[in-house]
Amino acid sequence: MSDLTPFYVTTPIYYVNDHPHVGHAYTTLAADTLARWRALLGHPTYSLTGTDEHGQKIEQAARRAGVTPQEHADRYSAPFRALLATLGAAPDDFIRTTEERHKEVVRAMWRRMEEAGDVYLSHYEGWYSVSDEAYFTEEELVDGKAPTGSEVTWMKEEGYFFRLSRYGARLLAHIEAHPTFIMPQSRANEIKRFIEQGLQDISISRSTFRWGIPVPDHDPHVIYVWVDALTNYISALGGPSAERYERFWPYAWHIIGKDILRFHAVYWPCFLMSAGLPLPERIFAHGWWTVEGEKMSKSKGNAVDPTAAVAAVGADAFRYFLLREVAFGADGDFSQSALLARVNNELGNDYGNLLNRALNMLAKYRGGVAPAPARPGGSGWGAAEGALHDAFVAARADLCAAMEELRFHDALRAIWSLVGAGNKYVGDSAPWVIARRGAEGAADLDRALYTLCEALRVVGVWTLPFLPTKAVALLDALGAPPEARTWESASAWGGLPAGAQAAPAAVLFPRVEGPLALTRAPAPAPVPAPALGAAPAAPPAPAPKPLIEYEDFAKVSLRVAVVLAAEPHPNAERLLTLTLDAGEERPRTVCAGIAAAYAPADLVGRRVALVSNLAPRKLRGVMSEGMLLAAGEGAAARLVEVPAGLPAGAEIK
Ligand code: ME8
Repeated sequence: MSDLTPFYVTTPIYYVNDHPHVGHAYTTLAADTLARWRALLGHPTYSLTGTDEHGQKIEQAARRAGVTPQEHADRYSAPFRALLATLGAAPDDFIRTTEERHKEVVRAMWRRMEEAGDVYLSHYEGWYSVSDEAYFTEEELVDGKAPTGSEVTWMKEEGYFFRLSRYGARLLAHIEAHPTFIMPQSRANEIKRFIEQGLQDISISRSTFRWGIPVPDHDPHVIYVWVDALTNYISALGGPSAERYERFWPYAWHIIGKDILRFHAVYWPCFLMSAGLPLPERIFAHGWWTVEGEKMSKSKGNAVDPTAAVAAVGADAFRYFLLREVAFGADGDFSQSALLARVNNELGNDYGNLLNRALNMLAKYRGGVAPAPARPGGSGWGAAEGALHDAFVAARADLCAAMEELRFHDALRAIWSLVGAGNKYVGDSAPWVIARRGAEGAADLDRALYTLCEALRVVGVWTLPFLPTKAVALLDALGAPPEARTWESASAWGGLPAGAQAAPAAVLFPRVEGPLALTRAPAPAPVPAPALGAAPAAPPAPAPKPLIEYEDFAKVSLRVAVVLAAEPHPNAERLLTLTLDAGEERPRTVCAGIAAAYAPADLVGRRVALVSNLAPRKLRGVMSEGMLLAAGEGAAARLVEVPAGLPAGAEIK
């Protein structure tokens, strides 16, 4: 096990009232990059994202759509989860606040705060904004609206309060003692000023709506959505005293947008102090994206759809642009021209060219086989090699310093300084000139080719967190073995082993021409539930199922099977009875609900995926010994088919 400190990185959990857009993708990709970076360094790493599903605005949105709040949450959470694969982000967990594992920890958190004497019943009056889920004082209103521009109504309710006022001095002292607790520094200053003005107790329950976690023993109050939501950061670890919590808390870095800084940098630490739990290590508030100079808004329909952006330029290029274009912490503008310029110049030309030139020359002069390592000070090591190596040493230091402070754009700039030095080295060393010297220049040519390939390898390793797919493609093309892909190996010069065999590489970043279609088509309103007797609406997106452990999955035995015979089921119109060769002594009989989709004769000879260890079950009088994998319903059902070449009985895993 690594002796480096554990590392835990989180994104906000996103509200299930919107489709994911570039802003959400930004935070998710930044957190994913950080997790990959720390994992590359060797830290035990855990990363989390998810959806925030309770509260009045979700309840209202569900009512408008004519569905239950849970159905609404299921529909809107699924796209956030699906987006992860599209983006190439791979968090360890995706938490939903409607999951029982979360609710349990929220209740425990409430009890801890109550036991600390920090929760009391009182009355509250004020201007309430449903959209912000917050009260505002008369003085805070701007032209009769919340400071965010949302509508407010005068509300009076009995509710539970949290003694935030008790924790101001302690929190201030913590911030002073931990200069990187809130970053960037300007945000820490903003929070300090806010605390210095004096913290007021806050209302932490609501009784005017139902969609939330009931206050323990005090139903009909529900727990304020921010107490609920913030607790996700520990509920996903199993809550205090769980093994994962013990391992990863408090090594947490919360990556958030600046809009929710106060909740994270004031409320959350105070809740934790009250509950007797340690504070996270860092809260980093990044800036705000506009699109072509304008604020993103539903009415304008100008939000950049991350799925469209990935379709246009690829996931790695999209990530690169977001992290390179603006300093993390500053606001930024998403413009097509800037996106195309970065993708075509920095990725296509600079990064792609380094790969192509190195591998083309290696192929031409050495059959794609890496020569023996050329190391600093070795025979023939000259000024050109020295300059490239100096660039490597400087870039490495800059990269590490930048990543420690979440200066992603500087980290990329540092890596690209080595890319630039590598490209320059091609001209300085001019392998094609050395090659003309024939056998006499062989050692010099070896050195030049090795040096170039080594720079390429280091660039490949360093970009693993930023271009997770393309960096692997680069290292594959170079033929770098696993031990030459580690952070350690890329920290010293000479890690590419002699004899590594390069393979011709596809163009990593093909040129992209505009204009690109990056916004989503105007969203159809979520499908309302059909009135009784009405025609059924389109089926809702399936509710995501909770994560399972590998051990659960491993219990399922999936096998290739070949359909030997198929006939209508004697007693059920919907079913076909299939005889399958699953590589066993005798054929199996399986009943499948695909009669509306397939004629029996069409199935004979097909190779299908069989769940082979499902307990046999009698279906309308026929014993069915397993189940076939399929998608879709009724006439639209389609069997999952297995490519030819895999024998009956082969395990699918
Ligand atoms: O606030 N630019 O959820 P949310 C950059 N559920 N980032 C942006 C952005 C933009 N234009 N728009 C959104 C919530 N974001 C709560 C959080 S956490 C315990 C609860 C990103 O769906 C940014 O990370 O409104 C911001 O903080 C987050 O989305 C807000 O997501």
